[in-house]
Amino acid sequence: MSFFSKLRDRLTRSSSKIGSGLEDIVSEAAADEKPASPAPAASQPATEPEARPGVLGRLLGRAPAVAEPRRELDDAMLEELEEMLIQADMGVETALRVTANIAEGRMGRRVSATELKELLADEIARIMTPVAKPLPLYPKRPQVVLVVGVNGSGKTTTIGKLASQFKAAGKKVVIAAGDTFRAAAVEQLQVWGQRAGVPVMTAPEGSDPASLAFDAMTKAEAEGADLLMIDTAGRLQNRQDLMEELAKIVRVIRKKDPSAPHNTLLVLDATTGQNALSQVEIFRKLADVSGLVMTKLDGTARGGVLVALADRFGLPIHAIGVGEQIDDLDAFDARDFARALVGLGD
Ligand SMILES: Nc1nc2c(ncn2[C@@H]2O[C@H](COP(=O)(O)OP(=O)(O)O)[C@@H](O)[C@H]2O)c(=O)[nH]1
Ligand SMILES: [Mg+2]
Repeated sequence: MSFFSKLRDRLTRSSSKIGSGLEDIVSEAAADEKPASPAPAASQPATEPEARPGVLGRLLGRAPAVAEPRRELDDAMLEELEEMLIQADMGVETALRVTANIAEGRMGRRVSATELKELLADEIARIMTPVAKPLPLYPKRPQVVLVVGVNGSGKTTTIGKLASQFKAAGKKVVIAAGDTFRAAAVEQLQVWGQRAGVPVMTAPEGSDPASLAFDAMTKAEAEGADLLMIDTAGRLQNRQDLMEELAKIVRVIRKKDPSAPHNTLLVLDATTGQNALSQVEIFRKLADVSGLVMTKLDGTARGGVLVALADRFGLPIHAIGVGEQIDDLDAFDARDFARALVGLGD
């Protein structure tokens, strides 16, 4: 199955929310616009012929094609559209601007839900195209990728998936299990590492992640690895500790390579909706975030938040996750995402 089909199938909650939202907006009002009911049947000749399908249609036994309902684009409709996009987690500012762009030059025109979906997908793709950038690969060896984000956002899983994919693409990868606070995180990475054939550097629970990062850097250099991916803890409840921990990791790896880390990925969980926006603000203060990965777009009605993120921060979106398996993570494609989000096909 292509990643697009998977994305479309699994984004069903978001897309059905936006897609059916648009259909409702158009069809409810279209129903209201129908002419008032005709005079009572009693006053009409009983022999009044019914509208008949065309001769060819009757021969083929086909029902006459039902045209898609249309509704005149007016202020009331735009307000409903805005409201629906805000409900879909797109954020107020983004929803207002997208709606204004759709309205421009189209006021008073009668539009169908399919036309609206196409217009909306185009607007979303326009916002997201500039940020759709795969993780940049540099000739620098090892390229150090620091992975940050709150607990449960999907850091460890994302590292496992990325490491497997890079390894499959012929890259030499080393993983540092830098979330030394959770033994489970270390085991989880070891499983991914074994599956992919990627070495995982670990340290005892509770030990200093910075010294682990230093050792991992040494190993990655010695082995001529292309990539070193460093997992971290995400204990936001103690922000000062986390900031110091991340700063220390950066400090020690810079002793080996002053240009490291080359990427700092912030992993965000789509199911947190608008909260993802404040996570970006917080983590930009804690670390030099260079790009985003959004996980758990499967089965959430909050996929619209990715549009708000792109619009607000303009940070590159490297990849999106739609499940727990290796191939459930792929580079972010703006057009595919936009079409899947509004419930349109490829
Ligand atoms: N459905 C789904 N689950 C995911 C995805 N990414 C991660 N998870 C799950 O989310 C949970 C937390 O992930 P984990 O990588 O441990 O998060 P961490 O605390 O940031 O390291 C795990 O159960 C993962 O299997 C995704 O794209 N879709
Ligand atoms: Mg983890």
